[in-house]
Amino acid sequence: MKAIERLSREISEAKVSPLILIHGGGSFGHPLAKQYAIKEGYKQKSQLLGFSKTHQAMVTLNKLVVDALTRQSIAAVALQPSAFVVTKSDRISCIEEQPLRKLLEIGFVPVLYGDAVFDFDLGFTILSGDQLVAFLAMQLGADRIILGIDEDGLHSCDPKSDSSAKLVHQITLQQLNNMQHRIEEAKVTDVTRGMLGKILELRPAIEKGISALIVNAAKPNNIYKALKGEKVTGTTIVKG
Ligand code: IP8
Repeated sequence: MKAIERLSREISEAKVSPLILIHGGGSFGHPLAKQYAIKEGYKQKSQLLGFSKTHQAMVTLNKLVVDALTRQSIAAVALQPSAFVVTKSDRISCIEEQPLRKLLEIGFVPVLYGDAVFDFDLGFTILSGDQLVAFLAMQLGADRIILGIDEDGLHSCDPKSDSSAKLVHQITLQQLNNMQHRIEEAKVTDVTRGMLGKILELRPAIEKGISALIVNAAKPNNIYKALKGEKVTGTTIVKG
């Protein structure tokens, strides 16, 4: 809660508009998604309750986030991804963008999240916040993507298990291709593959010329600086 409160303050002070906020599942969504194999799709009736629980955990987390944002005087409005996106074999296939576009036009800050969603082939699945970020950035013509994680950025190897890991300050898509095999899949429970998942999802948006900056959101002021366009420790991924 302390981190959510601080990040809300930083976002409020940066005064960026228009802005879409998207958060992931963390310890709320991922353990339940894994327990009930929601990403693998509908196979047995016992998963139905798991889908409900996973979605509900995300609603709970989203409420904590949106409440914190409104406490900081941000006109934040939650949008439930499973109510306006349907995937096909895990990928966004059908999306009703009008509520989102309208919110932005009026000046609200939409707050979305990775969610348990319905899928044309699988019945249901998990849609990561990362896929939403890249998809919406392309659809809505975003200038840039900022990703807040719990590391300083992309490293030469997994910083959580290798102390010789070096931070990569800037990297092109071409250079990323060469090091992709070294990018860590998450060790913690993350059904959408941690850092590797993020990089794979961001790629098409970066190819379209939208730059992506990865910063450590666990460290105070990084998100503020990133939003303001100030110099900040992190990894910038550019088309090249
Ligand atoms: O953390 C996944 O979102 P992510 C959300 O952005 C759930 O991959 C429900 C596990």
